[in-house]
Amino acid sequence: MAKYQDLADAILTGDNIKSKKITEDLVGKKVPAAEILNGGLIAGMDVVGRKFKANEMYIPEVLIAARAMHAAMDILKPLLTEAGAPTKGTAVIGTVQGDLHDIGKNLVAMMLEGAGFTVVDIGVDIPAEKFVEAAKENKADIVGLSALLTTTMPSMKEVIESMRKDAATKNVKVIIGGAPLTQEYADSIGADGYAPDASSAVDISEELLKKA
Ligand code: B1M
Repeated sequence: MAKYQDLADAILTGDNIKSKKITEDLVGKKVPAAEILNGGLIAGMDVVGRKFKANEMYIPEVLIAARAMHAAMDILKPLLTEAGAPTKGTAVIGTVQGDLHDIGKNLVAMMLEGAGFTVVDIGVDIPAEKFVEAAKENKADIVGLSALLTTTMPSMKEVIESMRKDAATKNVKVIIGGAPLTQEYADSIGADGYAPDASSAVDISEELLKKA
C-alpha cells in the first residue's frame, strides 16, 4: 500500500496523477480521509510552504503543487464532509472591491486549505457587504482580504469597519495581504494580522485562532 510519505512527495513534486492515484488507493484500503489529509496532503503542503518562504520553491512550482493537492482533495472532500472531519477553522477569502488580481489570493487560499483550514474563496472585486455576508453565512473564523492596487487598499478599511459594526462578525479575525501592504497599514486600519506571503498567512491565521 502506498505510504503517506509517497503522497506528500507527490504534492511536493506537483505530480497530480500520482497524488490522485495514491489517494484513491488509500481510500480503497479504507484509510480514513482525515488521516490521508493530515498524513499526506498537509504534510506535503507544509514542506511546500516552508520551501516557498525560504525561496527554495517559486510561484509556478507552488501552483503545480496546488494542482496535485486539489486532485487529491477532490476525492477526499466528500468523504471529509460525510465524516464531519474537524478543520482548523473556516477562512473566507477574497480580493477587495475594484481589484481583479487573484494569483496571490489563490495561493493564500491554497496554502490555508493545505494547512487544514476550510476555505471559502469568494473571488475578486468583492464589496464590503459581501465579505460580511459570506463571513456570517459560513461562520468564518478568519476573513482574508487581498489587494494589489494602492487605489483599492482603502476598500480593506471599509470591509473591516463593516465587519466591526455587525454583531455577528465584529469578533471575526481579519488578515490582509498583497504587494503594496505593510504591517503599519494593517495596524492603521485595525486588521488583526498582516501576511507578506502565502505561508505567513497560514502562520498568522493559526496564531490568531490560538489566541481567540
Ligand atoms: Co496588475 N498591477 N493591473 N494586472 N499586475 C500590478 C499590481 C502593478 C504593481 C504593475 C505595475 O504597474 N508595476 C500595478 C499596481 C500599481 C499600484 O497600484 N501601485 C498594476 C496595475 C496598475 C494594473 C491595472 C490598473 C493596469 C491597467 O489596466 N492599466 C489593472 C487593474 C485591474 C484591476 O484590478 N481593476 C491591472 C490588471 C492586471 C491583470 C488583469 C493583467 C493581471 C492580473 C491577473 C490575475 O491576477 N488574475 C495583472 C498582473 C498579473 C499584475 C502583476 C504583474 C503581478 C501580480 C501578481 O499576480 N503577482 C503586478 C506587478 C507585480 O507585482 N510585479 C501588477 C504574483 C502574486 C503571487 O503575488 O499578488 O503580491 P501577490 O501575492 C503575494 C503576496 O502579496 C501575498 O501572498 C502572495 C504570495 O506570496 N498576498 C497575501 C497576496 N494576497 C494576500 C492576502 C493575504 C495574505 C497574503 O491574506 C488574506
